[in-house]
Parts: sequence; structure tokens; C-alpha cells
Amino acid sequence: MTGAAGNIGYAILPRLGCGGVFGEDQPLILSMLEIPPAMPALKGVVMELQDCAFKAVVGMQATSDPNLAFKDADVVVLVGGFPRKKGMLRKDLIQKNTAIFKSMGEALNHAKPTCKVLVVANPANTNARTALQSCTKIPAQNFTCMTRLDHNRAVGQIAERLGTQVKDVGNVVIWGNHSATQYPDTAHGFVEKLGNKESINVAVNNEEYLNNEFLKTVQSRGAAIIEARGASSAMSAANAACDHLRTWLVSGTAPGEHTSMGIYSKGHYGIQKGIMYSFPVICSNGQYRVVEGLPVSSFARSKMIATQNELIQEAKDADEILKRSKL
Ligand code: NAX
Repeated sequence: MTGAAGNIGYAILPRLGCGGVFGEDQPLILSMLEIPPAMPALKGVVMELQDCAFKAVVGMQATSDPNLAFKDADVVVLVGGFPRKKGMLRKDLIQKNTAIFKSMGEALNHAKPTCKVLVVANPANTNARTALQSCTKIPAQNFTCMTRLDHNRAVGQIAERLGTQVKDVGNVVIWGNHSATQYPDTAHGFVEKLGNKESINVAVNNEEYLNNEFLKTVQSRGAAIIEARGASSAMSAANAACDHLRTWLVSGTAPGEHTSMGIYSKGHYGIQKGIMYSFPVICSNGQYRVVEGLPVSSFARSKMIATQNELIQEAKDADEILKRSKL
């Protein structure tokens, strides 16, 4: 894990250690990467992990050398990156992170060729694309980026609106970018009542809410949490990262259900190939596949294209940065 001494890292590590992702019986070697100035803080995190005495943790290493951190890794979670500071545009964020994620991609050549990668650091989709382009040993389909937090937020909003439990809400979809252009889509979702599945849109029965307030609430939830808490949503982000890994690599999706993951686009739903785009996916045996054939309304199509276009622009910006600086 990179960014291991940061807020999200601090919240993910105990979940990993106690078996909350790979199970209590799966021995884990935790390899943690930080930048040199954060190494003292990481030392403190390692001390705390020791003090947790997690039975599943059979080894730990803390380093600022990515080649060493990723050596023979089975799973890599890229949480560390340059943070968005006040007044920074998304383009500036891409500028800063493109160099970092190119070096992450190159260092990933030291991981196992079967390694599975989750990118959390923002701009997550474009960082994941930069990393996979710079890594020659791991196939593109093993790189994913996190939209599970957005997915979970959408489920939470629908459950609250309907006065039901989150466990009874399923098959929402996050399309596209982990940004304000993402499209949280309920058209294929269900809510379970007394053993029967009803469409979310029928149960909510308010298109105006679903196409406006609901979208905006999910899209801007991160900012609303910063406003309320004075700090970013590290707990729910860490939880979503654990959900993403567990669903993808351990449990799979439940029968008849799908989740949302940012993956390398192969052109499903007419989305441009080669960008990292969030699709509905079914997971089983450590693999994912896109749910095909969902009907797409003209409203949904326009939202899916808008978020695709933002990703195409981000990809162009990242490519331009790499070309200009001959990185
Ligand atoms: P923090 O600033 O608390 O932690 C980031 C850590 O990364 C720091 O300890 C820093 O030293 C380290 N770091 C920076 N550059 C590094 C590098 N090159 N190699 C290794 N470590 C490096 O941020 P935190 O709240 O933990 O958030 C981490 C990232 O997650 C941010 O980019 C944030 O924007 C992103 N998020 C993504 C979400 C998603 O749904 N995909 C949601 C939550 C979060 O906003």
C-alpha cells in the first residue's frame, strides 16, 4: 500500500490486518510505501500495527523505495499521491500526479505479473491509466480504480429516501469518472421488500428527484463531508477500498447482483476504449466482467458521454504532460 501513513491508509490497514478483506486465515505480508518526509509517521503506524497483534499479519515492511515496496506483490493499493490544495484545478492535480503514477507504473514491474492493482488516489481514473501505460508486465485488466465509495453513497441515499435498509438495495451503477461528472444510475437497481424485488425508480416514483437532487448529492458528497467534518472522508473511502478488494478478489458479487468498478474500457456501451471508466461489473473467482445489455435511456446516455468526455480530456492532458516533460 502506498500513502500508508495518510488518513485513508491509516483506516485501511487495521481492516486488512484483522482479516476484514482477505479473511482471518489468509496470512498477509503488509508492505507500506511512503515518501521520505512521511517515514517517521509510517514508523509510528508500523508500531501500532505491531501493537494490534493481528494474527493474519505474518510480515511487515515500511519503505520509501517503490521497487522494494512492490517486489513480488500480489495486490497493490495506490492511495498515495499529490493532494488537491486550495485553488488547484483538476488539470494542476493531473500535472502533479502524472509523474508520480508513471513511476508507480514502472515500479509495478517488480510486482508479480498476476498482481491486482487498485488506484484510490485522485484523479483516480487517470492515475490508473498512467500507471498501466507505464507498466509493461501487468495486463491492463488487472488495473482498477475506485468508484465503490460513490456506489456505496448512492445505495445509502436510496435506502434513506425509501426508509429501508442498505442490505435491501442493490444494482445501482456508477458510470464514468470518480469526479463531479460521474453518473449514479438507479435505472437497473432494485429494492427488496418482503422477499420481492421492486425497481428503485418505481419505488422512489420521483424522476425529478432521481435526475437532480440524488445525482448532485452523490456527486458532491465528498465536499459535503469536508464541509461538515473539516476533513475528508477517510473512513468511508477506506471502507470502500476494502469492499472493492473483497468483492473483486475474495467474495465475488452476490448472485443476480453487480457492483461498480473503474476498469480499462474495452468499448462496452460505446465508451471509448483505453480510458479507465466505471462500469457495472460482476465479480467471481478474482475476475470481473462488465454487465452487458442494460437498457440506456437518452438521459443516461448524455450523462455517460459527458463523464466519458471528461476522461478523454484528462487522458489527453496526462499524455501531453508525459510528452512535454519527456517523462
Ligand atoms: P493524505 O494526504 O492523508 O495521505 C496521502 C499520503 O500519501 C500521505 O501520507 C503522503 O505522504 C503519501 N504520498 C504522497 N505521495 C506519495 C508517493 N509518491 N508515494 C507514496 N506515498 C505518497 O490523503 P488521504 O485522505 O489518505 O487520501 C489519499 C488519496 O485518496 C487522495 O488522492 C484523495 O484525493 C483520494 N481519495 C479518493 C477517493 C476515491 O473514491 N477514489 C475518495 C477519498 C479520497 O478523496
